[in-house]
Amino acid sequence: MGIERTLSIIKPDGLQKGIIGKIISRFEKEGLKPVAARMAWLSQKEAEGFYAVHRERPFFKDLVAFMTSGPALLMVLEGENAIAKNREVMGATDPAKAAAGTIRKDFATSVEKNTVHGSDSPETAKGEIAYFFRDTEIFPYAWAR
Ligand code: IDP
Ligand code: MG
Repeated sequence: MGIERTLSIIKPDGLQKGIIGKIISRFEKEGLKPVAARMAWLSQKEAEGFYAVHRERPFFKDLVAFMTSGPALLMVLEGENAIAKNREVMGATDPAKAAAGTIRKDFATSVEKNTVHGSDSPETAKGEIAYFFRDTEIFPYAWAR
């Protein structure tokens, strides 16, 4: 526990719906501060590499097509227990199974077009943050304290 960082992505459906402000507001309310952010339209290679752990799954091809269908907002969130906290605020992968008040319950379209990504462990968070951000692009809130 303690202060952690996690990778968050607002997926193309979130941008298409025009709800990035609403989503970031939920993160901030829960103590998850964006310390890095960049919009990116992922290439097929970038999306395949990012989701490589799922490459044998039946939904992999569709997932890559969806993630490359438009721009996404890549962010690093920092806060107390950020990895689990973000997963809690996101809700379950399938919006039909997500708890009330979660981002996926309120905004997601389907188990695939589920609006947000969040790292699922300290190891994946480290790898996923490094996949998209250099250290010099991350601005922790130390300057504000
Ligand atoms: P997570 O995003 O909640 O960690 P994962 O199991 O890691 O869920 O799956 C990665 C992404 O792949 C999901 O967020 C979703 O976009 C997509 N996905 C997962 N399971 C399915 C499925 O059964 N059908 C279609 N897409 C899926
Ligand atoms: Mg996952």
